[in-house]
Amino acid sequence: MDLIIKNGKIVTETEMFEADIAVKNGKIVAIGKNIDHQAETVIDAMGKLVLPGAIDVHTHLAMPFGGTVSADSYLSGTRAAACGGVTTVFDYPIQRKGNSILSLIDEKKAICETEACVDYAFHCCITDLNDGAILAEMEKAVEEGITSFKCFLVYKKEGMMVDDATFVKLLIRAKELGAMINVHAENPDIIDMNIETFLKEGKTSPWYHYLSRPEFVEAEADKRAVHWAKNFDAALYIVHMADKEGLEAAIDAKRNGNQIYIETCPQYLEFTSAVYQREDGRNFVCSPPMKGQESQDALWNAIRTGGIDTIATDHCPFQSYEKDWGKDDFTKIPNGCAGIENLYPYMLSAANEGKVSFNKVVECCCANPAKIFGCADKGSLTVGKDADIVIYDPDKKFTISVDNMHSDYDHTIWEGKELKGYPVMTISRGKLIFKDGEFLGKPGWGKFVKRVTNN
Ligand code: DUC
Ligand code: ZN
Ligand code: ZN
Repeated sequence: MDLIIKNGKIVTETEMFEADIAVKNGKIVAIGKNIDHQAETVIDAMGKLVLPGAIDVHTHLAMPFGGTVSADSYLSGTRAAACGGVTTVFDYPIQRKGNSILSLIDEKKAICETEACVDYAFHCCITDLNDGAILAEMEKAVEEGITSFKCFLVYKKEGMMVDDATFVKLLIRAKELGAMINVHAENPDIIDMNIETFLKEGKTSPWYHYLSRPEFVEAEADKRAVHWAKNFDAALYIVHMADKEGLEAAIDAKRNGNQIYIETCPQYLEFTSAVYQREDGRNFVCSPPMKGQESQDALWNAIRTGGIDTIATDHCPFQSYEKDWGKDDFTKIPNGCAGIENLYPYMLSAANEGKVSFNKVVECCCANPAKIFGCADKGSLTVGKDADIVIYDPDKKFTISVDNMHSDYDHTIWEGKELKGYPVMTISRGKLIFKDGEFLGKPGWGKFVKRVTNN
């Protein structure tokens, strides 16, 4: 054996039990009591939890956005991922209008080949069908293992939005290919109308970022997206769900047998719209914005009751000086916040405090992402799967600070957040890449995850 992890408590999406895990050639080869093979490395996990590595299915690394580029490269973002127990990252490359998505995927793969510190996959964002050429390219993309595509129902002025007809064409095409469409749902016209009014009235603080896109603005687009998916009988994955009304509509559709998946993010579980009243409110500006307490309570409840399928980050950090561009005008604040290194520790701490079960965290952060997005080798501690493993010390106290993160940003919305328990080791395909606060991996270690369709 290459590695044996002994005496730990294994957590799956359904169970928790004491057992050892044996690893060979990057794969889990045995799970059982008192495995007594010889191994090159033996880790004693007494008193620790042994969990699958998390899959962050929503990041924006090195993404041109808001007049700049998001602050984490594929290297620093995946390094931070490793240090937060994330062993697979799904990034969202965005098609430039008129360009091919296949060349975009090639470009991103080439970067990741040398930079990625953990395994990676892509959902490709489509902004333009190029007279149908992209619908044809989607087939090739699926063959290459890109089995999900995203579109934005917002960002009209930014040139990223698709209209409803394009959205429906994508739903239909994805269905033909056994693929899936992911959607960012907010209503662009009402947002732009609100922004115009607020700016005319001199209402320029970050609070008006929230008021320009409050609960009902997201809810309308969530419902519209669900409506089209339902009526064209297509699968739909709603990213970063943040509002109660949209959440309930999506859960209803799911319960009625439609193939709807729902993602939320830790920032919506921890913060409410009250953050936009803070002096540093601009640092929390992301879209959709944090909502009110009622929405937050509904999100937690839906996690506990199975309405929410996945928890991911929407990691898209910007530096303080970039956030400062919007000190006197919220429309100039680049949208996005950090989260890749906080996802798993935050959710596991919530479990440790009794807010949800550890099994539920594994389900939403590991097992469901792997199942929904066709990663056959990932997402659970099972014989035959990749040995992507996190060892978690439930007694370790940790306070998040920009100084103990492993990204390239200079501030974090999570500053000062106290966690109960923290990952102490991350293992990627059998290799130790993080231990006791220190990154031990190397750029280029990460491999492309070629996905398969579920249909
Ligand atoms: N929202 C953000 O806040 N940042 C990146 C893209 C997005 O949709
Ligand atoms: Zn989005
Ligand atoms: Zn996003």
